[in-house]
This record gives sequence, structure tokens and C-alpha cells, in this order.
Amino acid sequence: MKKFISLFSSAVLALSAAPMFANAETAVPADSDIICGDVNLDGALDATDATIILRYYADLGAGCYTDGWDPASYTGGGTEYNGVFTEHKTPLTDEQVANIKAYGDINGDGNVDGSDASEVLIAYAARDIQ
Ligand SMILES: [Ca+2]
Ligand SMILES: [Ca+2]
Repeated sequence: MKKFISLFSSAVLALSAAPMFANAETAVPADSDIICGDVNLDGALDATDATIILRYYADLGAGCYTDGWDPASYTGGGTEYNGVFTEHKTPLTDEQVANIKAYGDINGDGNVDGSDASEVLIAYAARDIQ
């Protein structure tokens, strides 16, 4: 009888936990669903991604996002794109930087820089032409 109760209890526990896993939602899409270069993970590869990559690269050149860097030391920066200067008053978040590092190297050379932003724009333009 004890064995039956133990098995029954285990089955009830297993069934009660199943819906939690089935209904679990994640904010970040699975890696297989992410387009290389889609650094803001919105499912589209466009000029916004190129702008984010350029911002990251400009900030990186100013010493941001490196080991030992203090986000409180961020004094602001800006990105000029297509003649429009956008001022940034806050640094990118750790999550944004992680996404840029993970998905921003679109040309696969091991760095995320202006050439990746160019590749994003080329890919975006090619999609509009097709
Ligand atoms: Ca995107
Ligand atoms: Ca690259």
C-alpha cells in the first residue's frame, strides 16, 4: 500500500508540474529563430540593428563595455547615421551588449564593428529589392 501511495503521489506531482513547463514563455526567441544581425531580437533585420551595432562600436571605441568598465562613468555619446546625430544619455544594458556580441558579427570576422552594420544594411536593402 505504501508503494501505491508513493507512486500515486509521484504521478500527481509530475502531472501538476507539467502545465508549468507547457505554459512557460520566454521573452527571447530560441537561437534557431534569430536572424544573424538582428541584435534587438525583434525578428527583423533592418536599419535599427545597424544603428545599434554602430552605437555599440562607437561606445566600445570610447572604452565602454570592457572588463572593469563602470556604467556609472558613461558620459554620453552619439551616433551619426545618414546625417542625423542621435545623442545617447545612457549606456546600452548588459542584455543589449550580450545580444550584440552574440548576433552582431554578421560577417563572421570575430568582431562587431562598422562592417557588420554595413552588412546588415546590405542585407536589408537586398530584401527590399527581391
Ligand atoms: Ca532587428
Ligand atoms: Ca564582424
